[in-house]
Amino acid sequence: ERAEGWWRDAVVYQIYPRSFADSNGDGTGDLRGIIDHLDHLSELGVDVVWLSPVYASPMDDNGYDISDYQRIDPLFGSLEDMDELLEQAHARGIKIVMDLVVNHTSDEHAWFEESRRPGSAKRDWYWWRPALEGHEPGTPGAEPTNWSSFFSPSAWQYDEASGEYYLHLFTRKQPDLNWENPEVRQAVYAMMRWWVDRGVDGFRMDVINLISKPVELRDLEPEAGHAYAFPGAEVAHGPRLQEFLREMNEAVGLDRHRLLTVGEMPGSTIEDARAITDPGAGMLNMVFTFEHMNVDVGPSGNKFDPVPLDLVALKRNLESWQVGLADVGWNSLYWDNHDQPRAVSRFGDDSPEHRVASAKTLASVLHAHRGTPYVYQGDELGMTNTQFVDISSYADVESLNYHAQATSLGVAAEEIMAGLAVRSRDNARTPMQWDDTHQAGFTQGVPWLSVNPNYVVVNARAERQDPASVFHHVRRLIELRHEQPVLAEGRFELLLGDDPQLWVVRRTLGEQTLLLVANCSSAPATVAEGSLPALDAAQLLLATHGDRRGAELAPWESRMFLV
Ligand code: TEU
Repeated sequence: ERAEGWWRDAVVYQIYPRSFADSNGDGTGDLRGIIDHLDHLSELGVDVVWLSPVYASPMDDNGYDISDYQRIDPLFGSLEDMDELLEQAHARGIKIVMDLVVNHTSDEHAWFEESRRPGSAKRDWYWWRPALEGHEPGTPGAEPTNWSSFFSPSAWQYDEASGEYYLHLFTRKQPDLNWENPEVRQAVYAMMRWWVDRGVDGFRMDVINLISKPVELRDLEPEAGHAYAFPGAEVAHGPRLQEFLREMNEAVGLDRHRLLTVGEMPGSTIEDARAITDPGAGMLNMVFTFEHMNVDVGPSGNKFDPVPLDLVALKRNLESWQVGLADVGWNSLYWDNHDQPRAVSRFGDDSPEHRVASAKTLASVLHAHRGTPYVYQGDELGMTNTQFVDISSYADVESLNYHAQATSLGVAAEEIMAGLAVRSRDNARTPMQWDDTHQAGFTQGVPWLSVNPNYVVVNARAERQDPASVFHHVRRLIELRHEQPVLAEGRFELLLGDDPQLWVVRRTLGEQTLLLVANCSSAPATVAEGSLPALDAAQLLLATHGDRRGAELAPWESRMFLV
């Protein structure tokens, strides 16, 4: 194993368990369903699986609200199933990374239930504050600060029994833990060690850059016309974040055990990421940035009100992270996950004409960057956004809260539904499409979220049998990463950076040069004469339209060469 970290030439596959495979017909995916489909992952060739949360949970936010970190929710199975998954995955050479949600717990966690009792030993484990002076507790405007949450107008929930408020940056069923209290930190580390002892290979850390809040919580300036202000910048990358991460690494032995660690960090900058992923700093291997997820969000900041994608801005943004982490730190590479629209629908073209080529080309572009690529379940098939037309089809708490809030503010129904259609998190959460039988082979029962009707065409069985499928293209990209050190380690350069259609990447390692020429548009594109190195003698590694070397590229055509 290489000293710099085994995860540098690895590919991670994200499983959203409730939507992956249902083994018992209750309509929700489960651990047994994952075990039954491990061959799909072996064939694809991934090195690591990141499991979204499977812990005991009231499921207010699909398991990102955890009531017991050391139990598996019965919806998903049992600890025995988890042990078997670890064993069977390991037998295939696949590592398992757990989701770690410790910025907050569920309000049904025993810690919070105890904390809720005024004067209890755990009162200080969460952020309790009295009402604003001079205000009637529990009335609008009496909240301790004017902060809004990610998913609701106020980040404070009034608790009748104790007459105080608690802080929740997400739903009111997700109270924030107080990391200032050393007992909280030790309890989290002990829980992590328990999972490491059970055999897990790493952690994806949910909103981990929010754990250190300023001790003094203060009012912020709301935007014009708004009563509440979003405290993103106030709580992200707080004063003690790096201290806590180093302490966690040491206490759990994250580096000692050579675990994979990736921190989800909305709002983090290149400088933050550089500091945190510096291998000498004893914190994390890599972080998930959100900057490229915001390129198509307009100035309003409302993700449900997107603007058209500016390809040059997207290219330049990824380039800046490549350059920023070239000598220190490491990138994670992703187009989507369980919180984002489907990549092919957002950055590609999901029309029947261009879906396959654009899904392949987007995959090639991602994998041609330097860092660890993440493949979200279904992306290897080119799965697309949902086609929901009625609010009753949606399940996600963010979508439902947004719908209720926007409706009460008088936003037109069509406008709200149009926003949800392109941005709802449910777009990525429809069941995995295994074959063209009943419910796409996902369940024998009624799925918790409707299957996308395009499963008759877009499904794993059909694609595994078709050498020209998205599946085999992604499989080959993963194979190439393992075969060609230049893909994992090569120096990155963006060529023709200002071209509005072409995405051209050059990677170099010693004598080896890899060149990707990709047309990221639904129109033909031309490479200007002399603008790229000669490719006559180059070896074609992977292409969407066969071995073509001329200046003309078809819509979404891409070619990857070894020069
Ligand atoms: O997400 C945190 C986050 O900042 C966003 O991804 C957010 O959910 C979304 O973009 C809002 O538009 C993590 C989890 O990935 C997400 O599923 C959870 O809901 C959230 O934390 C709370 O645990």
